[in-house]
Amino acid sequence: MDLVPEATLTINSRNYGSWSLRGWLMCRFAGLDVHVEVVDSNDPSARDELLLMSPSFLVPRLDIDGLAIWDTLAIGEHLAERLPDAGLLPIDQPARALCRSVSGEMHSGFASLRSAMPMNLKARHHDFKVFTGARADIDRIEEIWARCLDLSGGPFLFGDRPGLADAMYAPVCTRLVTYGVEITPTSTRYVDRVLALDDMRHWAAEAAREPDEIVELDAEF
Ligand SMILES: N[C@@H](CCC(=O)N[C@@H](CS)C(=O)NCC(=O)O)C(=O)O
Repeated sequence: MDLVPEATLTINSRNYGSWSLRGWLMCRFAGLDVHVEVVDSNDPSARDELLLMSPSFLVPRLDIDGLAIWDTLAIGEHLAERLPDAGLLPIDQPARALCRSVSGEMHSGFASLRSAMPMNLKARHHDFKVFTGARADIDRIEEIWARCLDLSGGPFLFGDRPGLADAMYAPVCTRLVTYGVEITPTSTRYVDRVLALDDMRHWAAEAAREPDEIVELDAEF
């Protein structure tokens, strides 16, 4: 008998959709059996449907228990409330505050990295020149990872299982590999750990099956 999904997550692309990846990982880390619906936001009828449910017209969007929730951090916060035992947020209050801070920093920051190095799981760029602005973002991210791993003892940012902050930074892990960026041994170990997660492997395998529709990506996705 098929498992009945408890919720639906609307995403755009597995290969290019960094926010979609974050939202999906949050569902997986929360232990939510989510059904995934992929919409092409350039398709006018899909666009109309999205606008009805998600006034900001952004994906990912989680439909759960009659609620429509969009914006990745709102999805993560809702899942943490609904499934508190899954450990999306750390239990300890100072760690929880740090987790929210670094997740918020990813949500609203690192514009240079995001625009210069869009997520593209299938691509590998050799000899990619990381410009100064993006390098500064990467340095700050490495600082965040080192601090969180040091305080929590790892292997994930807030301890022994992946949570909200790991989901937020997962697309950075894939970008560092896509663009062959030099990083510290601590960051390399963390990136390898994230990319080795069954959920990440599963997502990447599905992304590899997506048609190459976008040749040159000039906007943050
Ligand atoms: N801050 C938002 C960002 C979401 C976002 O930018 N989504 C993009 C795709 S990844 C989107 O839906 N853009 C509209 C479009 O595809 O036309 C979040 O956290 O969910």
